[in-house]
Amino acid sequence: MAESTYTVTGMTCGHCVSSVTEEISQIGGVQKVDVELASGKVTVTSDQPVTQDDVRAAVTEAGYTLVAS
Ligand code: 9UX
Repeated sequence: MAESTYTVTGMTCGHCVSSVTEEISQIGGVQKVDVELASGKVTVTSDQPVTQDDVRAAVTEAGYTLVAS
């Protein structure tokens, strides 16, 4: 299992959190997504490599922005 963390901006409510969680969950190998609304911190746990580009694409699809970390 690999764990990586990212920062996402633009989320302001629980529905935003759900949208981001659902999109990232669709990336192959992702087992767990934890999104912290207040800080925008997103932790992705996966059993195969997930690239930042994969996560950025999912976050963009959901309508939010992945901040370079
Ligand atoms: Mo409601 Mo969260 O529009 O964007 S889903 S604030």
